[in-house]
Amino acid sequence: MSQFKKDFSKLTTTKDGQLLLEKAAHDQVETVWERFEAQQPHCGFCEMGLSCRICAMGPCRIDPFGEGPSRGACGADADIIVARNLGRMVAAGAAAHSDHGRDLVEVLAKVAQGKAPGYKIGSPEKLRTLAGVYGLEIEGKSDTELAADLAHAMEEEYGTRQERLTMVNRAPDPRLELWEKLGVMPRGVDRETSEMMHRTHMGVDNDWVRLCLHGVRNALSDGWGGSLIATEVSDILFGVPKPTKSQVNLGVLKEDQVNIIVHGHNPVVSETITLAASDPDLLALAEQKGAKGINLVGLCCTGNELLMRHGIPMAGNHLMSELTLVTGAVEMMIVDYQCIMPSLGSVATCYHTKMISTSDKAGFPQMEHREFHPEIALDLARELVKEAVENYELRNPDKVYLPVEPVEMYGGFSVEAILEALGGTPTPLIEAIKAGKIRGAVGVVGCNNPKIKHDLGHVELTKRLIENDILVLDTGCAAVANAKAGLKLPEAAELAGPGLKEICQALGIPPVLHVGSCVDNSRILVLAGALADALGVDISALPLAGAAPEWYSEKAVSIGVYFVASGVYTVLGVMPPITGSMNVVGLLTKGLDDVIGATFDVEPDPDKAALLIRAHIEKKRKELGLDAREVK
Ligand code: BF8
Ligand code: SF4
Repeated sequence: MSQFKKDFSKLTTTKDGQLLLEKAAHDQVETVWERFEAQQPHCGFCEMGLSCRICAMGPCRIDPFGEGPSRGACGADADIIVARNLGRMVAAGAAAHSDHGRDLVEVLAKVAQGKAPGYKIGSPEKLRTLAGVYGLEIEGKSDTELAADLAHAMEEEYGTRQERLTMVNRAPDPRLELWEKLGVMPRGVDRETSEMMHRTHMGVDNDWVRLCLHGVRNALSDGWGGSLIATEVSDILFGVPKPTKSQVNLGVLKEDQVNIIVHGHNPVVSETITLAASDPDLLALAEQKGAKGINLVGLCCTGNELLMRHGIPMAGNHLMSELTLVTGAVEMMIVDYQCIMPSLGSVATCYHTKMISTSDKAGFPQMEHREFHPEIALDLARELVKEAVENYELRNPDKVYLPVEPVEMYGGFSVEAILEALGGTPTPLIEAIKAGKIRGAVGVVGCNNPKIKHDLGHVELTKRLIENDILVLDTGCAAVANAKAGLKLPEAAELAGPGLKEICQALGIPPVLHVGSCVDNSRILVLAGALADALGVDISALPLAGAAPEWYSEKAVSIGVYFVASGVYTVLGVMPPITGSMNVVGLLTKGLDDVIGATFDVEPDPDKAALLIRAHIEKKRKELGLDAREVK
């Protein structure tokens, strides 16, 4: 393997990223950036969405310049091929979030049956709130009885029996009426994904507009269905997040402690690891082995789940995952599923790190598979933590490199916590928006992608927004990027415009609120719905926007589509593979406005993206009869 030599400051804005990339080159560890470069140039047909390998008459591709074929072997043209490919991205993203939600519902059901000893009902209040949403009989029922009924009702949401999801009723009435009128009301969570796979089979739906509209329905089954269920059941089992202090970046790893990283998305595994990591016997064992403690840290969205609820520190976001291992200071990495690079096992072979996979649906090369089930989770968690502690002796101090200090941050801003900070109702936020102190709010969400300098898109866009008195709510890898940049401290209010600064200082909150993991984008939908209801308007009338400056994943496509379908204008920093059909591009960037009251834009430059978002917010303010600033 050749040494990957680069000016690493061109790849990542982060100090820990740059320094660890140098170490990776020295240790001859291949990273995502090196492999990304080896893939250049990307296939132009694939980039434009013009290649199709749906059936065995293909693969087929369409010549965008009109000189080669204009149809695949079956007769599909560019519009059909692009719309089908996009539809399948939505389906994969919706399936990932929703299946994660189903796994949590299964744990809830097992808790009710007394078959999940490591778990309990962490928030009886939220259990009762959700039972109310489902119209369940609450009076006289114990928590476990209610958990059984709720798990059953939620399992039904995945089926095909219903005309509409129950959870969707939390959206404002005008939105529900619009979805009904357009025929995009989501029915069973699984049904919409399954129907998308059916429609995109050769010879089924060859109307690109209808395919795109089914993409809307499929994405809504995620945002107001599977993802919302994942968020709410996580809160029921593990507690509703409250503002919590924590730390972020590779500096959270400790030279003199046993470091365990949990990585992935579903908190089912990592919550029991959290319990085991504070087991007195295991702490005593760590001391015997010469360590000062057991240091549990998170990565990506599993990390966000633990950070939101327990203040567990966060090692980094998506592009940092390999580099966490390059520190040479990790005794064990435990993964569940999603966004876990298949390269991690091979990176770990350069160090002493033990790699453990835990989900029956997610296996990885060079990892040891130790399957978690709720019945045995706590025992297995203890075994794994013990093995990690024992592995501390094998750490080679010469290979350890922890060159940065962690950054302080606050997380834990669930909708409940935001409303509590406001005194219990959305009214103060609405008043601040009406008075123009806060111009509007933006959800900055999504991944890292080596196509964009690491963290630059998130941090620069967020800074431009808060400078202009726009409150930022963030999730996923975007939230980690902003935390590393120091934007999640009350002191960061100094970077905000005068109005937002005043509000943040009065409430003692940062101008950038960490709302959670990627399934927690559903919290942003719920908050947007609450604001719309309080004002008596639809979500599309509010001065809100979404942004995914560095997205890479199919889940992000589903998120973008359900944001727009819920009435939230959304700017992407990376172009999706749709430019092979100007019809599809036109529908997503313009046409949807008439249909659904929101559109997409694509703008990789964060300064320009901020201008687009500010112009949108000021336009919405004007339409609401509020003061509007000119955006230049
Ligand atoms: O669900 S933001 S890279 S870790 S997909 Fe993945 Fe993207 Fe990160 Fe979380 Ni979300
Ligand atoms: Fe080619 Fe049509 Fe088959 Fe796609 S579905 S691979 S365009 S023949």
